[in-house]
Amino acid sequence: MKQYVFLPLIAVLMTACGSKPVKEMTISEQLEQRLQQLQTQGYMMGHQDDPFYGVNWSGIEDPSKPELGRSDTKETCGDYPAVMGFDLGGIEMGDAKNLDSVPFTRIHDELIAHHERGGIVTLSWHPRNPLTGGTAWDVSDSTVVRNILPGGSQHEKFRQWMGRVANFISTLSDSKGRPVPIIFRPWHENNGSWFWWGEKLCTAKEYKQLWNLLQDDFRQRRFDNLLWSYSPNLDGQWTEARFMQRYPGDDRVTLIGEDAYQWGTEEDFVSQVTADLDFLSAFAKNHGKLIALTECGLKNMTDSTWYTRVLQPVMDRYPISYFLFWRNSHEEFFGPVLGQPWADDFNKMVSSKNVHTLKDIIR
Ligand code: BMA
Repeated sequence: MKQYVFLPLIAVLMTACGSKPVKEMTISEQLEQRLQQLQTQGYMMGHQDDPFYGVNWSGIEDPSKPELGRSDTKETCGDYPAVMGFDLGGIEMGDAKNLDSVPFTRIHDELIAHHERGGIVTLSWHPRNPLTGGTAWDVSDSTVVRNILPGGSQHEKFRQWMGRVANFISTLSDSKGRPVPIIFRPWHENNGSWFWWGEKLCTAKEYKQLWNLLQDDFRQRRFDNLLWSYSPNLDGQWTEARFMQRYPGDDRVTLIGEDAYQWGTEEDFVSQVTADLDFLSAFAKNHGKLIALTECGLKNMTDSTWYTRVLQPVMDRYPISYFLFWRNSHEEFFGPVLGQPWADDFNKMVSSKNVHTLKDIIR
């Protein structure tokens, strides 16, 4: 009863004093604010699939040995990454495990656990090809996006897929029942043409319609914990006009990232990522957005000083929020591994004042 009298009274008083009652921030707005604050002190280190497996261990092969608490990052530097990335590929099919054999129950638990220890979490999604039944990398048909859009032959199926993703996201709440804030990063690397939503596989208009279809569906479901991240791939030649072609829009994106791997020479990588971060940091400043290296790395760490010699000097020059090394599996690895030649270099990098692991962001 007290509440009913009290709250309108405050509202009346505030209005009388000329100020409106402050609207409570959504969970994603709170995450945005936290990222903005953290960014003023440096940038965060992230790792994909960090708690599930490493180069020399697996916590997902034998369900009786989940290897809880393990992390190549923690074993190398004594701390968890500040950011952990997880992938939803396969959830759209109703699968129990994702495309890298990680049970969704583990993704659920580890994502919440990382949030509860104060970390930041990000979700990507490599959905299968709804038209051909192939993987996300099946680019044999260039009408997939068109067929997903309203009126297309795969539209109803895709609605069901979105529903399955949404159902999973709706289970991601902390112990107090509050939805976990998540950097959500769909339809990535879209300036390349290796995913069915890539540049040569759909028009710019179709790409934006695809983005909106998913985002509008999730907005209708009233998720307020998703911070939307747009992350094309390393490009080296962005212009405002070309970038804008597929950019979903300021009202639809909070963080602009890019996936930046060194596949060729060090010189090419540094010049491309520098050009891109010049562009992205200026764009982000003008549009009020955060920036990040949403995926990055040197496959199989063929250079043991790459972190501090190649990557870190570039990142130090830009106001990035975080960088995320892709996964450490026995097939491919990008992050630190205890005892391996690049472990010392990793420790040197994360001991820099401006490079943050988990303990640095929860102090
Ligand atoms: C790719 C590779 C694949 C993996 C996929 C999703 O970059 O690592 O092996 O299945 O990401 O994690």
